[in-house]
Amino acid sequence: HPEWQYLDLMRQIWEHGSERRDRTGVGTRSVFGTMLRFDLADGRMPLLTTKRVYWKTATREMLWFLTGDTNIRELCKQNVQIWTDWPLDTYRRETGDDISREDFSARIVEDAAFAARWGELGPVYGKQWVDWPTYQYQADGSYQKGPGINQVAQVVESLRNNPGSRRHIIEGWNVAQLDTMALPPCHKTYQFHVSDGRLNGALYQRSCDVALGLPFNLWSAALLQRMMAQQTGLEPGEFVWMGGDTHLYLNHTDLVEEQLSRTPDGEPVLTIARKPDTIFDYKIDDFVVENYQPQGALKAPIAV
Ligand code: DHF
Ligand code: TMP
Repeated sequence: HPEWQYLDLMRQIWEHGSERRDRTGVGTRSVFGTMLRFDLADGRMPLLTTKRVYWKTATREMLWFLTGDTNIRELCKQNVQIWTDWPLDTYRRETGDDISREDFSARIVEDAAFAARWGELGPVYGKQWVDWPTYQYQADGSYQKGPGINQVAQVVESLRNNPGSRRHIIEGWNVAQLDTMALPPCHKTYQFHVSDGRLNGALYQRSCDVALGLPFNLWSAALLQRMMAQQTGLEPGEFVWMGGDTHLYLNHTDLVEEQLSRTPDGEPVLTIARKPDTIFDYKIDDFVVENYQPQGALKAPIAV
């Protein structure tokens, strides 16, 4: 079963990773330079069965990236709270207001001005993917803002017009803007590749929270690959995930021990119910997952 790759990685890190202090102060066990491979033929997806993965939440996040939005308001409106903790942390620190996450999210939804002030993550994924900023330099050395670059649309075009290219890349790591992002991109580089009528995809993730982030990241990257394949008339091929600092947080002991005691079972299948006009027109109800009977959800605290 392909999921053993995930469990083996988890066990390897837990048993042999080097312990290090990290930015969050929680501490991790970590290994550097890792790879997982999944065949996406016949609708198969890297959706973990050894715990419930909220694939609709991850899908809503992906659709939000594709709109270019970087404010959590549209996520909160859909009760997607996976990005709420970071603006909440900033808000609490800067105002001293010890508001609950629930109340903060509700306020973001109700109050547009509050959302504009406190819900912004900075120029993260969505912005870089569909509106990477450019600058036009003038003869006197000053510059004006140029038109943004839509990397996602460009890759769809290059896959259609120049499938043999080795440059089908979507990059999130905008060096000039890292310091204005709530978090510098973790899933930073996507590459696509056409061979024998199949669309392969790779994701390079510089930093990976194996227990909480990776299950979402695997699903989302494979989902993007499926949308790309549908839009370009290619069959889904292989998905290759590569990790830089691949870690488990030390406060995830209970989750890790429980998950490592479980055995993968079943092969979930994703169907895309219709073919939207462009890669930017997918809706949540276009995605249908069948044969997904995961074992119980596993909760763990997220390091902010
Ligand atoms: N920071 C850290 N330390 N780890 C992350 O994985 C992470 N991921 C981010 C932002 N910052 C991060 C964005 N993605 C969850 C999953 C993905 C995600 C953020 C959070 C998460 O909390 N998952 C839980 C609950 C899911 C839910 O309630 O919908 C899970 O059990 O999967
Ligand atoms: P860092 O910026 O110090 O590397 O912290 C980011 C943390 O968030 C790290 O534990 C990796 C994790 N992460 C994921 O695993 N996947 C994601 O998609 C995101 C946004 C973060």
